[in-house]
Amino acid sequence: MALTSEVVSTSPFSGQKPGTSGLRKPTSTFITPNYTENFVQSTLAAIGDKLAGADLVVGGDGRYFMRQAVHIIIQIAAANGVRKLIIGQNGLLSTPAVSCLIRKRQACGGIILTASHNPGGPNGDFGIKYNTSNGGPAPENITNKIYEISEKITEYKLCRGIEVDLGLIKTSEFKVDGKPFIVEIVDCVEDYLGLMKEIFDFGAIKKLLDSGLKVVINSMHGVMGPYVKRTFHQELQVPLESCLNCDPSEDFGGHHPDPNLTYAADLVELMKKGTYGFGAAFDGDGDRNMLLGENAFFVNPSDSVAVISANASCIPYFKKNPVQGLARSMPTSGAMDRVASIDGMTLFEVPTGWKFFGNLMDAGRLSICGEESFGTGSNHIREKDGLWAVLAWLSILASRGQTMEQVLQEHWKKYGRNFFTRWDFEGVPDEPATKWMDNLRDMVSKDKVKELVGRSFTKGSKTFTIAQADDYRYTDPIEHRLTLKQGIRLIFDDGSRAIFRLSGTSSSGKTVRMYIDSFESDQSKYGMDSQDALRPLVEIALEVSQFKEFTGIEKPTVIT
Ligand code: VG1
Ligand code: CO
Repeated sequence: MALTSEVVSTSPFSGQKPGTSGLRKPTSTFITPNYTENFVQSTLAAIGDKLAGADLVVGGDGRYFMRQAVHIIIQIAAANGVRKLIIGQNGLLSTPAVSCLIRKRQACGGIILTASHNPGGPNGDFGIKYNTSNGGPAPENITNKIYEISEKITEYKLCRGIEVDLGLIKTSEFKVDGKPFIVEIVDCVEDYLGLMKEIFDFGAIKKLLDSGLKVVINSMHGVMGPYVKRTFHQELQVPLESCLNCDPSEDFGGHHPDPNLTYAADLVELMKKGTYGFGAAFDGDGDRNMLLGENAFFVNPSDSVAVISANASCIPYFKKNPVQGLARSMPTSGAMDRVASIDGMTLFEVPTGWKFFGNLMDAGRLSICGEESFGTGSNHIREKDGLWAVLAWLSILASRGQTMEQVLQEHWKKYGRNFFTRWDFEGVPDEPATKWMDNLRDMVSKDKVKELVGRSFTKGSKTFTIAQADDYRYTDPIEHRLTLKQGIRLIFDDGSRAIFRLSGTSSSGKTVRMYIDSFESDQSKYGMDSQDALRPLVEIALEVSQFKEFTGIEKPTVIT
């Protein structure tokens, strides 16, 4: 079919600035005429010369407006000289599957339609994220370029009249402005599942399940439904009734597709009944995971990635690709640092957001990494990968012949335990949140920091003294790019840390995050509840930061 593209005049929308992970805004903003078109055109323009004749992967988490956005991308990509779009059936692709496909097909990049763990629907959020040819989220120099272009955009190119049925696995060819344009609709699970089978020993995992370990997997109505059904039901013969919420829905069944103790509380309740020995939940786009052992034993994500690092030999992939180094985001607990130091591996600390891990992986210096926010992954792709984490843990359980709690107990015995908690205050009004953050920045500024360092706080029998306070900055070890203002850190004399950040993924109002990390080497305390263990530090952190004084808010929305 021969088609001709056209040029449409537009004017810029302010604030099309990607945050921690892509551009996230209320759905109502994205459906504003030209809003999505502008951002897609700006993204393609930022790719520059490499775009002509390039292949791009496109897919999303199934939320409201995703199908329309896919059609917009098809029309704009066709008019901008893209050679081929590889799109998941019905527009669906998990974030890790996009990363996998970009790498496997040697595509120029990919566009992911998701606001991840943010609620969806007409009153929820939508999001668009660009990933580069390594399969990872675009680094800041590229997202800044997209933003700059979006601020000045006056027109976008569009090719109307391209009809593609997203439901049919099929390749269609068009002629746009005399050049071929191909749309390939692919099965959303196949390539990704193939990669998982190369990484893990499915036979060993199946044996573990056959031996009586009952698992329950909750897809939270997000994109993971088809992946879970194929992997766990079809491949590993887990009964269908143990694969929960596997039908992707446009508003995630009205819930937050966020796998944590608050928004996946029903899984916690189910696990408490004792029928299942292993439970997992994913977020909307399938890159996050929450893991629970028998009787709802909670595996803290910071511990999870430390355990996987310490037990990498249980995973066939790491026998072929020996572990090169470990990394965590700055607010993630130091549990991984212990593994790195005791087992003799390099550890990198990077700012929040997966985009900071990619460079290190591409340079062959990083194999396993994670974030406290339920993100775990490795260099098999360039995104965090929820299903990978579940299979990694099942491999460890199969190989060690232990329950999750036993694995953690032994881990703490060998490496010590880092207690960790994150308190989220969601929906804080802009002004007090900004003033509070500005004040913290001021407190750690060159002139004022002297007043903070040396301050002591006595809580019960313990005294904590602030040894260091700063606003975290990061220099990428590969490209030497500097990233500033990544979170206020209070580091105490015993190595404990209190960290304060404003979220870069919330679409309206501010989300304030407070993180507390404290190392404990006294074995008699390993069994403590982390909230009890960290209460003194939480109190100190709230007091020093004057959170309540600035915002009037006393209680967090989510505690992890
Ligand atoms: C949050 C998490 C961060 C994660 C990011 C994207 O960012 O804290 O660790 O990488 O979400 O995750 P922020 O800026 O809100 O703290 V996902 O699964 O939403 O793409
Ligand atoms: Co996500």
